[in-house]
Amino acid sequence: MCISTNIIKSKYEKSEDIKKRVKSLKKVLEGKKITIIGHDNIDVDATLSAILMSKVLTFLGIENEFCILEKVKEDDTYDIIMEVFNIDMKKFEKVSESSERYLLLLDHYETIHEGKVIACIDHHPNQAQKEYDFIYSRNSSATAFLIYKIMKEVNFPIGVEEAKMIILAMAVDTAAFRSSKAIPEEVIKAQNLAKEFCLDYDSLEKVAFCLTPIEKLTIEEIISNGQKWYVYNGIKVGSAYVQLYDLPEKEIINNWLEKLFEKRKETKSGLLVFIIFDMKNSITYEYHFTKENIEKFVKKGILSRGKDIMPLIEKQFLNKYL
Ligand SMILES: [Mn+2]
Repeated sequence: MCISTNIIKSKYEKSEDIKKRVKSLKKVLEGKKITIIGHDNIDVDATLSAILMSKVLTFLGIENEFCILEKVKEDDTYDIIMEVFNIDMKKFEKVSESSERYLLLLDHYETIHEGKVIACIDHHPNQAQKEYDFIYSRNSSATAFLIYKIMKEVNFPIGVEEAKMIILAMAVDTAAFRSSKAIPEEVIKAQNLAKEFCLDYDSLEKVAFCLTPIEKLTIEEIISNGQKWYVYNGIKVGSAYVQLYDLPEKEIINNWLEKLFEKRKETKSGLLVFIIFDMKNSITYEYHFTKENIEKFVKKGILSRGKDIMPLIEKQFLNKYL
């Protein structure tokens, strides 16, 4: 295990590179007041990366602020940051523009906001030729992991809170380390970090699943969770889904299915799709309600509604009536 880890590591990044990188980062930022921003419609990785980066810059004696330049929504990201860290993201909200500020972009590489971009740290490498003074961009599980590398290099005293932020950002950005974005050697680092700080890795992983809180929802809310409507070939189609850690009892599911059967009629749709993602076992269950029947499909892996499931159904609708 150790040997293979080292091989992968050397392929991605030599420790000398990170040393050079940190030197150049300091050179670019020193003496300026830095405004750290994540991308618009900010997510968990961008938020936690910004909080971590702000700590690093403060540690290095560089004046900085983390700003969210849009109105903060009370969405999944907001709930996770509040629940796990008791941090209210609204305190970073600053909806204003200024061409006078120096921007450090995190988790994205270009911005529509005013200011001079002087640095960028991102894990979505691309072909866009950017002329920023400092760029640290490579394939990685999360931007927070790149910040972690910087923290190690500058000898930042990482504590429980920071460790938790790094792990959670990585977990959320990689569907709890299950997506192809999760780089194996980084996952091992995350696990080791959890061990080092006695963190409950499983519960952090669970948070990253963004589970549907069915115990708090009414049956109507459950069967309409994430509801979307489409028109395929002139026919009304609806879809909803729940993301669960394991399947509930058969009886509970049957109650949902009965309600969904009624709902298809009430909403006058040609097809109603209900998806259960079983995150624990990595299985996707699809139920299709039509006038004629209810069909169940069991598929291996966690499929994407927008990329896998609905496009296939749309295709079938087009073929059917050609
Ligand atoms: Mn990210």
